[in-house]
Amino acid sequence: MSRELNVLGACPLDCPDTCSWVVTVKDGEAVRLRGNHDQPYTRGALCVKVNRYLEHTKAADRILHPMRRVGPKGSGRFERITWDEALDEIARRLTGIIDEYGGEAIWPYQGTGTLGYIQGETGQAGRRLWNALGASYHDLNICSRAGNLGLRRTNGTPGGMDPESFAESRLILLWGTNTLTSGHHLWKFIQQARAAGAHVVTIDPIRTRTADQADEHLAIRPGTDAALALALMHVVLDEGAEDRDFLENHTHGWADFEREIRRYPPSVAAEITGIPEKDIRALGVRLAHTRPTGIRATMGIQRHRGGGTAMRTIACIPGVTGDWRHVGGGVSYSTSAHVPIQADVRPDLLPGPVRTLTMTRLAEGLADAARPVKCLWVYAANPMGSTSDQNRIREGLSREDLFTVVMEQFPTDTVDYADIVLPATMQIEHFDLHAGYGHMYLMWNEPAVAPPGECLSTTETFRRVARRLGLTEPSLYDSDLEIAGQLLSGGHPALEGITVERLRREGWARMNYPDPFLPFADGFPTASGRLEFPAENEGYVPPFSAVTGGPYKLAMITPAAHTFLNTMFGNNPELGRRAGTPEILVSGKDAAERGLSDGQRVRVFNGNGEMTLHLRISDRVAQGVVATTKGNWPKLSPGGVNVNVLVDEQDADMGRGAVYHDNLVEIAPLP
Ligand SMILES: Nc1nc2c(c(=O)[nH]1)N[C@H]1C(S)=C(S)[C@@H](COP(=O)(O)OP(=O)(O)OC[C@H]3O[C@@H](n4cnc5c(=O)[nH]c(N)nc54)[C@H](O)[C@@H]3O)O[C@H]1N2
Ligand SMILES: Nc1nc2c(c(=O)[nH]1)N[C@H]1C(S)=C(S)[C@@H](COP(=O)(O)OP(=O)(O)OC[C@H]3O[C@@H](n4cnc5c(=O)[nH]c(N)nc54)[C@H](O)[C@@H]3O)O[C@H]1N2
Ligand code: SF4
Ligand SMILES: [Mo]
Repeated sequence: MSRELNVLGACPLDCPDTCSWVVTVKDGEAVRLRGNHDQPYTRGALCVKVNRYLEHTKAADRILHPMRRVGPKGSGRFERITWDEALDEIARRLTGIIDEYGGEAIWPYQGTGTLGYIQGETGQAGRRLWNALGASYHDLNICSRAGNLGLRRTNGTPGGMDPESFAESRLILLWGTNTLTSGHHLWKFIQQARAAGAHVVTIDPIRTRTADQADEHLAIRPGTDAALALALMHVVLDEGAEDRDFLENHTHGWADFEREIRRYPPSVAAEITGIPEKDIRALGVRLAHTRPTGIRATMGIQRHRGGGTAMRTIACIPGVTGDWRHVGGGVSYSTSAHVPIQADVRPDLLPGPVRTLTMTRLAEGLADAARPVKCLWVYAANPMGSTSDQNRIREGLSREDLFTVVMEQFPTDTVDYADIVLPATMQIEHFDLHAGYGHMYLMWNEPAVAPPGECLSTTETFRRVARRLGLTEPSLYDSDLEIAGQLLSGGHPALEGITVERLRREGWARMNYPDPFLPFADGFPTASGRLEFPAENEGYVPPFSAVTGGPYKLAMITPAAHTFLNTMFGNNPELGRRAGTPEILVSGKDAAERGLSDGQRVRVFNGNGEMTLHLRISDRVAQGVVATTKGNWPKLSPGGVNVNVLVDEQDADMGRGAVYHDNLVEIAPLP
């Protein structure tokens, strides 16, 4: 009888939960995937997407062999070649480009397809090779940068509450976060809090599925959250409920910030946010008198012109209420700053200083004629589906003089523009080390099965490229387990006792932080050692949708789709079926003003481009706001584009963050 084997792994996707999973292997084949019951955050459940991960690894459209382009760029016509042929061509082209233009002409465009420390972006997989070649730096700012920087300004770190401590909160604000879609494991802790009497409020321009489950929903006008935060603090002051002792002993800049708060009474914030004054006041009173208040504010909030400031100002609330004193109080954005793992990418290998190219500015970078990009090397990314200003990206990727290599699992729209395609392993086929950005655990991923076809992991691909280029630097050839050992060897007390051996045996480990965890019990990691308030006039930056004139009147937001993970699973037939026809939600008034009816196919457009969507008249959005989702594959959508054809390549106020939820559009009937 053949034996069944259970292999512990972790979900690699860009999701806060980083689930622990168990793969059952029989006769060398993965036959079952389930959530690990023993892991305290996952507790046995995965999600609607990853329940299909095994099926996805065996999908008919999986890329299994290296390929070379034979048709025009964008046609997706390839011939199968051997790894030897692929590596020869890569070595020849890279050497030519470096000789003529220097290493800086290479753009290693790494995305968030996997968050692994060994294979993925958190460990900057491949960067040692890029340093040895003098390639440009890639600034992976697409997802959370503006919010990270905003929080850093206030708290000195984006790290905050342990999400498990929401179980202790008595007022929970789910602010610009769609918990039940974008990281549903937190819900268990919210339920626990509710059972103990907690009140749950969602603050979101859309009445999401999370809002449906909450006690209260405030339909905020997109990009105006900082004004609401200031008004809530105004009410706290009106109630005399500020924590004087905390303000005096743990914060910096209060006198100035108090003046800023006074500029935003609920009546003013009501004008800006579209939320009735009485609702703002009622929530402010609740906030004033409920300890602990836990605020879960994630990435949705900061995909706006003033996104960094929004997080900075929201983070001031527990400074005024003193909530950081309490387990279950404070703000939770991402826990990644609590993970003291620093990959050694060997900057000393760089031949000299190199420029930085910005992920959110791909179209601009590819159009730069003065310092041209000659090789775009895409891995774990799908810029044709996920990055702003799709039409201009398509133009850039069509450049005949651009040598494009794409390491992929599936034939994405980006793959269609590749000169060389390299087949990539999926998570059950390679080693990796992970941390969650929504919990306090490290996770190990042991390969469960051999890679199908000729798929190679990211690390193995780069080892082979280095060898073909004749590079002799030994660290370019470190094995995955050696890399894992290096990652864990930083000597930080939070990692003490967490070794590769232990992780391989146990699958996961909680980092050594006190449990329960008070992140700022020993002060704030700012210059002053205190929580630092913004100065007067620096508490709120209005969105593009409020400051841009012109013919487009509807503020469009484009958050996470329930059945896709960014563009991943966009090609899965069942998840595609469940997602249904891409829709745009429009209020009844806006539809009527434009003579549009429910279910109709419409043209959605602005200065960047246009697309076709089904119109859904819905009271889930307020007048002036329209909503669709990210994640559809352009080539599987009407007109061959997705919503990023409408998203402008503009910067948020901090870190050049993307502004996916801050674009104006118009809608018209299809001719
Ligand atoms: N199912 C699924 N899960 C995912 C993803 C996915 O694609 N699908 N993506 C993953 C990734 S990469 C990330 S970064 C996270 C992102 O997950 P979230 O942090 O939840 O971010 P978004 O989905 O962009 O937006 C969350 C909510 O913010 C709302 N929102 C938009 N603008 C504003 C605003 O101005 N103010 C307020 N208050 N709310 C606003 C949106 O309507 C949405 O309901 O989720 C991860 N999880
Ligand atoms: N309109 C709109 N657009 C958005 C957003 C939004 O809110 N609205 N959100 C943005 C956010 S938060 C993010 S994080 C970005 C994500 O943008 P990207 O980083 O481009 O992520 P994906 O589109 O999911 O593409 C990841 C690709 O990596 C591949 N992949 C997965 N694992 C591996 C691996 O191990 N090796 C290799 N070689 N490939 C792998 C997958 O098959 C997939 O095609 O999208 C952004 N785009
Ligand atoms: S996408 Fe998120 S919820 Fe789903 S399995 Fe992965 S980590 Fe868990
Ligand atoms: Mo993201």
